[in-house]
Amino acid sequence: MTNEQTNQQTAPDFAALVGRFATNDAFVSAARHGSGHINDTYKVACALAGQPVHYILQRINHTIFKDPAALMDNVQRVTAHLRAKLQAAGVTDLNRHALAVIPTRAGDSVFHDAAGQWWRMYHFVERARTFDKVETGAQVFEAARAFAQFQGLLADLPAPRLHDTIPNFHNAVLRLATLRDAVQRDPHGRAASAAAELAFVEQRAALCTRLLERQQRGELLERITHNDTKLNNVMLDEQTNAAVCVIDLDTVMPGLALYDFGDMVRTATAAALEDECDLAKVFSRPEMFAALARGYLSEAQFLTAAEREELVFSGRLITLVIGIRFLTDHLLGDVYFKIHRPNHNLDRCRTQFKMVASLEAQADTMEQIVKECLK
Ligand code: ADP
Ligand code: GN1
Ligand code: MG
Repeated sequence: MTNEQTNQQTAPDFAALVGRFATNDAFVSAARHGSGHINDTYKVACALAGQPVHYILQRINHTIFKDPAALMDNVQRVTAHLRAKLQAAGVTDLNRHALAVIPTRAGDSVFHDAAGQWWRMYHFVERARTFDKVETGAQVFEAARAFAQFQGLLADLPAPRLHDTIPNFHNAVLRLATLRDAVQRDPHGRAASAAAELAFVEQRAALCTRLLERQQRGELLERITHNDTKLNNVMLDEQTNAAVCVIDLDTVMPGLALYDFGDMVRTATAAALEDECDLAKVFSRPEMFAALARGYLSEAQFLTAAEREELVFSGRLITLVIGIRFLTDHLLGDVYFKIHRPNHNLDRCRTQFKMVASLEAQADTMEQIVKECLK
């Protein structure tokens, strides 16, 4: 079944579902929410003594996240740690600044229904919004600062190691191998029409080993990272644009800080949406990169010299890798990312590769910007 088909499944019984969670309010309505590619997300409206209360209800994509219980164990530990640290720092209104899991009536963090689906509920972060495309440098600065702060706050998360919710998530060498395998098998006969994109990847195949080799040599440290720092995974205050809350914690696990920075370069500096068909509109904006670097480096004092050296490269690498993943999914018949039109993943792949070309052309300028920020 493709993700286009899963989108059309009949709606669940939301009143019964929400009733499984330990809240005191009355269910009013539920509607699809957001533009994430992975989970099924709903905004739930309830009422308590006539006052509206909102939640985010999500069906965890358990085809992708094979062990939802382990994933929620990570989320519980991470959210509790963030909350405790924010509280100690004097932050009020904690439900707005760290995701808070609503337990089920049985006391679990996730509800496993009779049909085998996994559901979880969070407090809704009110008076804040996410952006699929950035509008101002101030928004970029705030988003980058928030993800750096997130990494910093998790640096002292007590053992044990977090679960790898998707093993080898950002392993560029394995992502490339998976693409090559998909080309070999070509189950939907789509490889020929993606010849230009495949050539683009092969010309850059050598880039895939660079960070992995530096990590193996002990030059790049494993940290607790978010691993999905696209712009719409951070909520900004709808009035002031101040960062409010980092969301989408499914991939928080051990990783490289550089992958988080790289994915911000990919999404927060892009002049167009991730699936823009007019490639003339797709390029990286240096002024947004400057805001990103300033925002990130204002908080990420923990970075080592080796990490700083690779900041600019990480943007090119992650953008290439995510393009590779969209292309692989296109070849395999759209089984991973939700699609909303034919060839959607191919369109997304093309924007990524256009962004890679733009980042390549601007590499020297970007290095100069990082140097200025580090002075
Ligand atoms: P996916 O993994 O599918 O991307 P996300 O967890 O990112 O799912 O949720 C999708 C969208 O729903 C987000 O981009 C955001 O707009 C919205 N969202 C998620 N969690 C919350 C929350 N707790 N409060 C308000 N909005 C949220
Ligand atoms: C997915 O879940 P969402 O939409 O925030 C994906 C990311 C990709 C991104 C591309 C678990 O992110 O890795 O970079 O789409 N998440 C997962 O837009 O695969
Ligand atoms: Mg998301």
